[in-house]
Amino acid sequence: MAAVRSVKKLYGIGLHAIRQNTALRATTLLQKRSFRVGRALGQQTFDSSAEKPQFPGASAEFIDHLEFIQPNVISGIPVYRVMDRQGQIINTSEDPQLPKETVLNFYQKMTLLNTMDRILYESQRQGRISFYMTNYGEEGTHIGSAAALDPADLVFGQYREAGVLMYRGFPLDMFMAQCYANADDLGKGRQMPVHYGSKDLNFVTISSPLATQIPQAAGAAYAVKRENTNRVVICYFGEGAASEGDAHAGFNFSTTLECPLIFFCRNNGYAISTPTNEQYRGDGIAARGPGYGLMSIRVDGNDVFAVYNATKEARRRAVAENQPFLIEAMTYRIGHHSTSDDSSAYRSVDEVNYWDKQDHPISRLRHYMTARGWWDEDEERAWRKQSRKLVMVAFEKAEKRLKPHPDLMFTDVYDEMTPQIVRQKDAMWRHVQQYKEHYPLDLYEK
Ligand SMILES: Cc1ncc(C[n+]2csc(CCOP(=O)(O)OP(=O)(O)O)c2C)c(N)n1
Repeated sequence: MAAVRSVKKLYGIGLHAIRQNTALRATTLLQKRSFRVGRALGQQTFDSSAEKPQFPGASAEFIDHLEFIQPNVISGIPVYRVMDRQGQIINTSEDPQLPKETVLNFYQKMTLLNTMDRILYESQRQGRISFYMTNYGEEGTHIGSAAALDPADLVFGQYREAGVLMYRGFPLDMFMAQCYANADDLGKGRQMPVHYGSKDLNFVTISSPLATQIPQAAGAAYAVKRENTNRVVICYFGEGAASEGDAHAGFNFSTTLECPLIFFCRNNGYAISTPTNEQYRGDGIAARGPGYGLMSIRVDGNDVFAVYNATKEARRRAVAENQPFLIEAMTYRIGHHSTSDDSSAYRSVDEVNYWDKQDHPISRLRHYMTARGWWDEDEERAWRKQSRKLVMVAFEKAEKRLKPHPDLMFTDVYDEMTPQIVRQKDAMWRHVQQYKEHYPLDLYEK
């Protein structure tokens, strides 16, 4: 409960500070104004402080001198954490006190994700798949948030949230089938790798154009609210995507329509090669929350328990109060942006090494487990071996599996194929027949 209280306190910090500041300034200014007006009118007294602004778009007092709001009024938003970098609980009342099995599951999912990333990244380098994006360094944001949700809650991801799907039970075989675009892929091989989706697991299929998921999530959350089923929607995005106009639309709709929605920003320092100091000039993404009337918090994204506590409390309140929350999880993208990127062109090895070696969500959780006697070197070695094997088995299976029937490229856009689509399909088959030698049809389902 204390954990919950403290998170609540943090949610209020930005707004509270602004309110205090504004109220203080308004009082002094009103005093000054009465005095000046009194002087100008001789002995006549005219207390203009009685006048109240009537504008429908703001609730505030008049002031009588020109003053711009300093951006730093809402800066320095604190970073909520539960564990320090050595995995020690800082304030015991904040420890979510999760059972051993739950914590081991967190750790195993975070490391399995790591292993899957390594194998799929290498697969792309070897030309076996066309593209890949790793999740290195952001494992704590995925697992901590996923664990705090109900399985029925609807997830809108950006593309770097594979751990959320893994936590929900998406099997390795399915991850591999999607990346290999084989006949087992739920998306029938039509999407680029990492564009996962699962109706059963309430995970909306990823789409590449940045931030499209944000207003979609607001709409879905509005629908969820109308259903009255105590579900929430969670919407993940990067700090780069938050610069898109769609982010504004989503934030504003969600507050005005009072939607049970958690905006989860993974602030990992870079949007491909654009560092945060070129992305925005305010205090990150959390600082934008009060401007939209959004309850907001900043958390240490490398602390899986901090992410868990904040998401759990945001979820509880989003359902109870029908209002959206913004969580800005501070983290670091250790890998390249994608296999199309070489990050050594815009950041130093030392910078990356710091996060990889000294402030990593996996090692932090491991320290926590080791200190409790829940994990040791032998278990680590055995699990590394076992998890690698699990990934390799799935990988080999996916690689051998046939590709989906080529006709499936043309189905599902419309209920029935339109004449134009039928013409395109026929043209494709004529082309394939003509250049048979370039199209190994035996690798495709008949
Ligand atoms: C509308 C649009 N513009 C540009 C791109 C190209 N693009 C893909 S990812 C990306 C960076 C996004 O960064 P961020 O949101 O911080 O997420 P991260 O990759 O760091 O997880 C860009 C510019 C795109 N996919 N869509």
